[in-house]
Amino acid sequence: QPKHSDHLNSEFVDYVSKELPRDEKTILTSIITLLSSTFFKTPHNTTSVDAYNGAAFSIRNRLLRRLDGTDQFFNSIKAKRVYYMSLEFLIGRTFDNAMLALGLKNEYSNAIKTLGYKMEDVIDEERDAALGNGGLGRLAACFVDSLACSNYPGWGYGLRYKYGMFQQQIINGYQVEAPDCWLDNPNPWEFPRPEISYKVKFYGNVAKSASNPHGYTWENAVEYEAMAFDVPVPGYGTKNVGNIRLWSCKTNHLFDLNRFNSGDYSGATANMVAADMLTNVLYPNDNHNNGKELRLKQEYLFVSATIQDVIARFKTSGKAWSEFSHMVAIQLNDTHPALGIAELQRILIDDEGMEWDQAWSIVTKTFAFTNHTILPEAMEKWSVPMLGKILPRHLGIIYDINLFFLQHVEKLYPNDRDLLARISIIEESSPQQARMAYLAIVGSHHVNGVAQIHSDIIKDTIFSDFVKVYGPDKFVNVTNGVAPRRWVNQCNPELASLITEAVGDDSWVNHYSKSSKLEEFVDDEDFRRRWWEVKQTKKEQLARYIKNTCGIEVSSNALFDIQVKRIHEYKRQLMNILSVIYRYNKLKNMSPQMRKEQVPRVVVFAGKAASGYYIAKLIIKLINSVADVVNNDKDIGDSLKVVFIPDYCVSAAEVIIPASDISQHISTAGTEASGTSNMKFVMNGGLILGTVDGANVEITEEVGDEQIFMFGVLAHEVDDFRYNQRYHATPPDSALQSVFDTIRSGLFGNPNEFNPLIECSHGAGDNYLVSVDFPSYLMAHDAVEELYKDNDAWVTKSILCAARMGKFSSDRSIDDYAENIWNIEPTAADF
Ligand code: C3B
Repeated sequence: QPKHSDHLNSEFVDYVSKELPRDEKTILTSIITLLSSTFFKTPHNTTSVDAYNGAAFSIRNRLLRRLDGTDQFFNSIKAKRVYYMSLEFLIGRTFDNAMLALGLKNEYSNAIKTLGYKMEDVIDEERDAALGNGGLGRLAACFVDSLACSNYPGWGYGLRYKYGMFQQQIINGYQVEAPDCWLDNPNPWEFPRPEISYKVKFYGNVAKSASNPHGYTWENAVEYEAMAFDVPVPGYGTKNVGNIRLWSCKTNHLFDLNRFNSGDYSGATANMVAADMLTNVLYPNDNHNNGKELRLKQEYLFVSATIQDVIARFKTSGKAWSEFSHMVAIQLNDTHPALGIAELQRILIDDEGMEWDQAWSIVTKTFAFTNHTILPEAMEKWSVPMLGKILPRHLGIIYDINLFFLQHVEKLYPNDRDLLARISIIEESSPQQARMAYLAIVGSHHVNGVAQIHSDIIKDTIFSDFVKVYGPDKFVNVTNGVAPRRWVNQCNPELASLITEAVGDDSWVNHYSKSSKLEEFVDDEDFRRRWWEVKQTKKEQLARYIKNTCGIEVSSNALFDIQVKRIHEYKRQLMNILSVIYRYNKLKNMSPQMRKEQVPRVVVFAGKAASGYYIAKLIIKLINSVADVVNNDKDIGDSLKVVFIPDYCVSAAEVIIPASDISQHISTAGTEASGTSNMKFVMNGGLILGTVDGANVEITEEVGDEQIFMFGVLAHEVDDFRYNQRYHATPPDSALQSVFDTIRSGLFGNPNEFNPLIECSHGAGDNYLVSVDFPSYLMAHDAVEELYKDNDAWVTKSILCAARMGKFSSDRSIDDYAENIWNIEPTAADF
């Protein structure tokens, strides 16, 4: 470790502490310098990918200077840090976001133009960083954006997967997965830090330490090494730059020369391959846990490197251990990093020589835990034998945590054996399982849900025993939010300039509640016309995107009805496509004249299914089969089009979301913890068709229930239907029955293939109450159509809703966490 900058050349110090000039000439020169040196390009062989690389690396250099300045600044004021630990960061693209954040988009666009390229094309050269599945990963990305923009001393920690979320192709209507080789191209948005790496152990056995009276030693372990890559997070309109530190497993030193020399070539690399596997690929499961050994190892590699790094960073403050929780807050994004609790406890006892109680008090003052789902199949549990094999010391620590916890419960509720069995971190199944959510609760000072209804539900259901033990105050709500930078300003510049006009300046981008000013323009004819024109423009852009990706022509005069999210039974894309079949039948039975009088509709789907999720993949096939029939039916023409856009990802969402007239968020009540795209759609002037679930409930509270199309049973009614035999015996209503008949007729291909989908939409197989909600769903669709015919009324609702979304900025979520959970303060970096 170099001591300090005193021995460094003063020119060096000067150079890094000065901001680079912001003029076009400087920018152009920096791009050309990079192209000709780093990328070895000449004017003859430069392409638009190169233009992207040159510009992106040039921007990165600006970010890195600020990243270091920010970190030094927070060191100098000894700020308490927050670390957001997440196995997923669904970042998407960074280039456009970075230019906007630094206020240099015009300058870069002109430089790119001088080089002979168009900015839109250059932006499209960037590959998404898709290190996440869906909502949970995208939330983490919005949160680090907000931390940076609101000047908080906060970083994200995650894994640098070599392969991110798979690329989805649609072949003959079926999903086919292809690997996401996102690191094939140079990645401007990461900076390798070989000097920051940590050893991480697996397997082996534990023995009582000879020198440490409280501790154990971990012997005969296999040792891997995790190395840091820093991903700078640009703050909009502030010098503050945040960071996501991603770990990658180092492998080169594991090459076995002895085996190589004896001719065992594959044996020589066996250890390298095994190590490489650890950070090779993101598990493509959203809301689903399958208990795989490799996943456990990924989680532990992540957790161990992160906790070691957090401790190393803390130690540079020179403060005593008693100050740790005053200097560090750690947020666990779901249970995926929950082993961090056992890891910190282990390090404090085994390496730092602390007693159990002192260590445990530090641990529980440091961690907080966010729960994102109540779906039973998503709950992480690890088989105890597997834990014991891979992490023997941690299993011991978890047993002890559990023992002390159960003793505490026993004192509070003597002789309640059922309670002890229910609440134990170790489930007495065969084999035994460690329940990670319970470990996370016991090891944290706060537990939060992600929308009010969800936070209430977890207290009443899956965590109710813990509320009895800890009292209600440990359990809080922090409603999710989304970053207005990406989800309005960047993806919809046309709308952004209208908001800027209404507000008077662009301060709404970091203070989103100011968008309420829009409400004052709701009766302004000229403003209303331009509002509508923006929507039309975004619909035309999406229509072009659909033409390019699917080859389908859609009319931008139609109502754009969009459902984009992971494909899951609980999200009920199935109910949507069944209603499309119903609509198609209805149109078929009309006279051509009557058909013309209907509101034409484009129904858009997009989303990935986990590769092992059979029913979800079958739903994709049904959607595509229906689309084939409907889109090629001459009688139907533009009255109805059905589109499945392949490979839904962040950059696709940025095109799709601004173009909705209506978007669907129709999960079975009580199953969608929050949802976040619902917020994005409304901010972009789209209306919502939804169930009384997740953040839909709070969106309704904010915009007013007359603005939104809600339907379906309520969360507290769901179990009645789910488990009611009498209900299972009731046949589906005639509308749904007619849809089943159409499928069974073979119109969409082999009807047997789709039988499983019919089976899970009625009777005992209808776990997500498709048949229960279907009639009210159809009525809600009718109401949407009625309103769409009244353009004035529609535009009014669109403006009012967008104006009332201030609460759903992730800046507000982060302020809530900072105040109620982390106890940290923002400070604008001064360097
Ligand atoms: C998701 C939930 O399904 C969404 O309702 C929620 O909005 C987001 O998290 C963010 O809170 N979620 C997910 O994407 N993956 C999981 N494993 C669990 C929840």
